[in-house]
Parts: sequence; structure tokens; C-alpha cells
Amino acid sequence: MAVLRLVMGDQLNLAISSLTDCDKCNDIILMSELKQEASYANHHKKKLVLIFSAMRHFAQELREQGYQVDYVHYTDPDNSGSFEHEVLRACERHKIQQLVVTEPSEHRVLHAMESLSDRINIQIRDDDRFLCSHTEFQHWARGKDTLRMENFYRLMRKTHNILMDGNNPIGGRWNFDSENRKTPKGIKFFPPPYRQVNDAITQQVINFVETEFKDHFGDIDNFDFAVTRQQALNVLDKFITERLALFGDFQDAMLQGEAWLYHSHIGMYLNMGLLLPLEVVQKAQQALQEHNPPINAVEGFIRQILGWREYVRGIYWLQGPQYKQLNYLDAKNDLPEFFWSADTKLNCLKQCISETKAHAYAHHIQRLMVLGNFTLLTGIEPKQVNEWYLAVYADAYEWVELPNVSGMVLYADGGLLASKPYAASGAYINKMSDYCKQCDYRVSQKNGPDACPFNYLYWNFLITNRQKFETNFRLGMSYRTLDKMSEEKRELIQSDARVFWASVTAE
Ligand code: FAD
Ligand code: DLZ
Ligand code: SF4
Repeated sequence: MAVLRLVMGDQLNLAISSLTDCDKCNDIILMSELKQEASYANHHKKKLVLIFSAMRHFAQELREQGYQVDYVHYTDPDNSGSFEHEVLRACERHKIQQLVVTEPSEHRVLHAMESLSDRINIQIRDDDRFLCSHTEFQHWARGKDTLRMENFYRLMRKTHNILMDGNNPIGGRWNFDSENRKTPKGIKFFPPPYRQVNDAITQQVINFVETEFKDHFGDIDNFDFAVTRQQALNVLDKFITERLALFGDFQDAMLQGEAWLYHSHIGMYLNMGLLLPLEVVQKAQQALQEHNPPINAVEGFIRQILGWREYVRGIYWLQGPQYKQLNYLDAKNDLPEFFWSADTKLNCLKQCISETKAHAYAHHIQRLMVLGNFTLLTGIEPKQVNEWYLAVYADAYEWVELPNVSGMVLYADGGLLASKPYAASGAYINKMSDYCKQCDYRVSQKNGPDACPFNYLYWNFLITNRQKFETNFRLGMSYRTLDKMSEEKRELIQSDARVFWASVTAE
């Protein structure tokens, strides 16, 4: 009996579970460009080009391999715009009653798929784009008061035998983070990122996105992301040979005008299935033997994928759809308009937002310690912050964006994911970047109109949320410092914060 096999835009891999037993003669693979998917967020134009072009290339590759693909274009007149309706239309077209699909990566689409079960036979298979199954994660989490990534990561290292010497971690330690985090002062040179020349398919998609999504966020010019698995593998190889050795050292460094630094830039490809996590981790491990990069670099990189990526996905499914509603700090402010325009005097924000606009990319510390830190300190409503992050990055999908934003950045889950809020004053940004040298504000100044806003916003945040944080032992020192301040100083901090926020909202 013929089977309809639905492949979504973030499942672009021949090894995906929905295709493993695909019968080239009888089965139909359905792929569709959908209004609902393109508009559930104000997706960056480059993200849209990436997804549509990669989908079209994948369909072409499937056809070249002899599969029958039914590809519904965005502008096809009868395109209904949603997964569930396109499935029903395709079942009708091909006289098929059986659907096989790999589990969608987010709750919304899983529910849409499940809703089809009273109309057709549907089999939802495990999502093999991840290494840790839901059951394994639930098993690990069961009975634990806190779910710390580090413990989960060690289990993943053992389970998948990565960087292990028998039962012990290679190099005698699980985590070499203390050797990472060098400031950008040591950066002398970094290789240019991977670029590819757009073919006719990509060029067509660029033209289409330019007209159809002209009001969406971000710049479309100079699109040069990988759009096939082979190109994504080239990005990975380039990272392993040219950047991995210094990944750890400069993981947290930020340099004005340099978006890509020593990062891998593969998150967007992993999240759409063009690369698989185990192959990435194994290549990095293999590099340890072949090119001899320092262990702090290899372990640091592997931890991001085997640890953080699998962990946040586990949290997303464990917590369920209600995780999105959490707002532990009762944050209610609106996201400033400059998050979309980059029109702000705070140079660190201006740089990070401008790069985000230009590339649909910013690296982790820009997302966490500049952009995220600002939204935390100023009490922006989690819903609005989540909407922004989900829209602006090429690698953004709810399963990974939501725990990073609500959990790691905003502490909206009350500390399930992070043991303390990632709040920092201007001193941190000054140490890890060269932004402050080119800013109108003075990072060394604590109060007054010329002072770096992060300085008083940091203390104001601790004052405002005292009840929730004063017993957090990781913030004990900060509260002791706060308590040593005079009453006038604390009032000055609060009034500076009020004046600053009034100026932001007046813009
Ligand atoms: P590298 O720095 O080279 O890291 C290698 C890989 O490790 C990444 O490609 C990614 O797959 C994985 N990784 C690293 N950190 C994380 C993490 N915290 N969570 C999950 N995977 C991680 N990552 C996304 O993939 N999608 C998102 O929507 C996303 N939103 C984020 C929002 C915030 C507020 C923060 C703080 C982080 C977010 N991240 C997100 C995690 C991380 O910032 C990006 O994965 C990374 O910047 C992508 O760039 P890269 O591929 O060069 O990564
Ligand atoms: C992100 C995205 C976009 C913008 N467009 C499509 C699309 O047109 N067709 C499609 O199959 N997938 C798209 N995607 C990825 C989906 O949003 C993603 O597969 C679901 O969110 C998974 O739950
Ligand atoms: Fe950002 Fe403050 Fe530095 Fe300006 S001085 S770049 S606002 S941290």
C-alpha cells in the first residue's frame, strides 16, 4: 500500500526516520512551502531564503535519487498554507490513506499532526535528528530537583562514548571551560567564513522572498549560506580545519564589525537536518587525533552540541507548551523599537542588532550577555522577547529558542535551567568586547547621564528582584556589595534606571 511521507522544512536529511523504508516506486514524499510556517514569526528574510532554497534543493536531490516528490510551491494557487490541509489535499490527490512523518520539532505542529488521526492513518516516528530520546531525557530528569546541563552532558559523553578513555573523560576532566573565555585582545586573525555562490534555485528564491516578504525583518543582500547537505558539510569541514583550534579561547569574545569570529556557524544547518549532531561531534573528536587542536577547544565545542543542544531540547519537551507562559520575575515592559531598527546609542546593542539584521546571526555571548542581558535587566515581557529571538536568527526554532530565552536569559522559569540569572554590568561587556571604546556612554561611570546604562540597570535589577534572589548563594556577594552602598547611592541607581527607561520608551 502506498504511503505519503511528509518532510518538513527542518527535516532535510535522507536518513530521517520518515524516509528510512520509503518505497521509491509507490510512496510519495510531500514537501510544501506554507504560509502558516512562513508567518508564525516575523522570520528574517535570510532565514526564509535558507529554508525555501534548502527545501527545493532537497526535493531535487530526492528526485535525482529516484524518489517521487510532490512539491507544493508557496504560490501554487490551491496551496492551503498549512501542514494539516496540505497532507489532506495530497492524500486526496494520490488516493493515499497512510501518512508517515518524523515527529515535528515543536508542540504546535505536533498537535496539528495528531489532529489528523481521525481522518487518515498516521504514524509519527521518533525524531532521529537528536541523540537523546524523550524517554531517555525523562528518565534522566526523574526525581531531580534541579536539572543541570553539566550532569546531563556527562551522561551523554558516556552513552555515546565521546571523548572518553574507558570510564574516564579524556584529559582527566569533563569540562575545560576555565581555559576558555579569553578576551578579544588576543585575536590577531580569523579565517573568513564559508561562502557559496548562489545557483539559479537560490536566486529564484531570493527574488520570491524579496517580493512576497518585503516587510519581514532583516537584510536579504549578500545571501551566501549553504543550502545543500554537501555545502553544509563544507561549512563544517572549514570550521574543523580552520577555526576549531581557537574556538574555546575566543568563544566569548566580541569584536566590532566581526560577526563570525571562531564560531562554527553550523547551528542553522543542524536545526534543519542538513547536518546531524553525531557526525559533527565525531568529526570534532576525530580532529583531536588528526590535527591535534587543544582539548579545551574540542571539549568546549562538543559540549555545545552533545550537551547544551540536546539538553535544551529535552527541557522543551519535558516542560510542555505551558513553559512559554512562565514569567517568574513578572516582567511586563515592552521590547524597545530599536531591537528591530538597531537605532540606539548603546553601542553594544547597536552592533549586535545590526549584525543580526545583516546576517540573521549573532554568536552566543552577543545573544546572552548583550541582547539578553538588556532584556533581563529592563524587565521585558518574556512573550515579546521570545517573539524577537524566534524571528531574527536563521537557526531559530521554538524548541531551542524558548528554553534559551525564557530559561537562560530571562529566568522566567524560576531557575529550572539556570542556577542564577545571567545579569551583568557594563564591566563584563567591556572585558569581553571592544564595543565600549566606541560608545557615547562611559563604561567606567556608574551613575548620571553619561554612565553606561548596564551599570545602574544591573544594581536596579538586584534591588527590584531582591525577594527572589537574595537567598541565591551565587548572588550573595552582589547583595553584600549592594548592602554596603549608601541609601543615596541606591536611590540614585533607581532614579537613573527610571530616567533611562523613560528615555527609551519616549523614542
Ligand atoms: P557555535 O558557537 O559554533 O556552537 C556550536 C553549536 O552548539 C551551535 O551551532 C549549536 O547547535 C550548539 N549550541 C551552542 N549553544 C547552544 C545552546 N545554548 N542551545 C542550543 N544549542 C547550542 N541556538 C539555536 O540553534 N537556535 C536558537 O534559536 C537559539 N537561540 C538562542 C537565544 C539565546 C537568547 C541564547 C543565549 C542562545 C540561543 N541559541 C540558539 C544558542 C546559541 O547562541 C546558538 O546555537 C549559536 O550562537 C549558533 O551559532 P554557531 O552555530 O556559530 O554556534
Ligand atoms: C521555518 C519554516 C518555514 C519558514 N517555512 C516552512 C515551509 O514553508 N514548509 C515547511 O515544511 N517548513 C517550514 N519551516 C519549518 C517548520 O516551521 C518546521 O518544520 C516546524 O516548525 C516543525 O515543527
Ligand atoms: Fe554597552 Fe555600556 Fe559599553 Fe556602551 S559603555 S558599549 S552601553 S556596555
